[in-house]
Amino acid sequence: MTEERFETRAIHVGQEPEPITGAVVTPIFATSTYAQPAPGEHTGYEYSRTDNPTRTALQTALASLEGVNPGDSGGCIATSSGLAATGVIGYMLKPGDHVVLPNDAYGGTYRLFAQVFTQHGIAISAADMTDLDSLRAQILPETKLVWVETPTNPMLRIIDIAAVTEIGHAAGALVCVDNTFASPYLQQPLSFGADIVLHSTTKYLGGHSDTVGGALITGSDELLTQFRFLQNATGPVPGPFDAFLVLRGIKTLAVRMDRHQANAATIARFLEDDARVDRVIYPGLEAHPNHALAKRQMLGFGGMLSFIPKGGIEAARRVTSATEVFILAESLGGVESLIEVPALMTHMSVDGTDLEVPSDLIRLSVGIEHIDDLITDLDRALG
Ligand code: P1T
Repeated sequence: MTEERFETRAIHVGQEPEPITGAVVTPIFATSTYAQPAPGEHTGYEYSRTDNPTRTALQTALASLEGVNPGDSGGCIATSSGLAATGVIGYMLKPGDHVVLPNDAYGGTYRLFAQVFTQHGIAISAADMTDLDSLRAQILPETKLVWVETPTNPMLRIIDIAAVTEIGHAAGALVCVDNTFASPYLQQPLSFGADIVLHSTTKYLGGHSDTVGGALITGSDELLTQFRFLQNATGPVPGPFDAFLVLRGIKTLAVRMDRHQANAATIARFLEDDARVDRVIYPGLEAHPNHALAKRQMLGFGGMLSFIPKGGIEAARRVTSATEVFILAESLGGVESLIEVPALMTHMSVDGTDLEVPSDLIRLSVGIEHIDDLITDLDRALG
């Protein structure tokens, strides 16, 4: 099955029919513990913080989507949220270590590094990673980790994973790529040399805004062993029902992403031609400064789009309160379209930092509804 294409692996890898009953769908193993025939003798499962069969199925499937198939070195841990996955990486760092972050990233990621990890002796700095010299300038002898997010949240900058990895590795640092916005359907960072891929599975992988989860994937057995040890030692595991929901979500990832990005591209062109809009940011537009890189690095441009309406923050407040199909809410990657003002919602914690976002920026997570209804809704809300 590992030779098959992405869409087939998403439905089958790690998800073979259950051996006892033949159930075609991976069961939700709602159990905390497992009977042992003799002390210390078990079938591979002893306690559900350590391992659970529904979680194992999800981990096997997610690893495969990032190019790590059964039998390959490395693998995946599924975690209780995207930030829990970031937390596991944090546990790998030691006092005195330094981390370089992009100067645009999910606000919660920055908050975890800047307000929690720094309390434990970790130093951080931010670089505009679309400019490799800006990244080089931030590298120190103590740099142990280069954190990449691409496309970035919410400015949708595209970072060259291969180039950043080369710089990080030359400095002896690990490179972790948050692949949440692209999803593995559109971008596979390990294939560009990155050491670790992080996902908030809350988003496109789950796909239905009904669960919170995360994952780390690596091609290295050594890193996987560390992840598994740290997860078991510290406890951020998803329950089996959440693992089931993500597993169900990824079966339809490819078809959903095709529609997400077709709708986003149409909306981008609509907004680009609209006099009520100042600026549209979508990697699929030729005018996007990193368009050529996005074309090279990604299989498509994704379903996220940001724009600045004319009229400043007041216009941003008015438009986001006026849509009816687009729901005003945080998060992204679900089948339903969402709209938000990052400066007032998802990115409040970056206010006054190197990661500050324009106060009048509107972010859209374009869903899979009928495109005509989405355009009508935005047209009406722009007033
Ligand atoms: O919410 P959680 O599952 O913990 O994932 C955190 C996270 C990590 N990485 C990226 C790129 C993200 O966008 C997120 C979460 N983001 C939102 C909730 C949001 O609305 O942007």
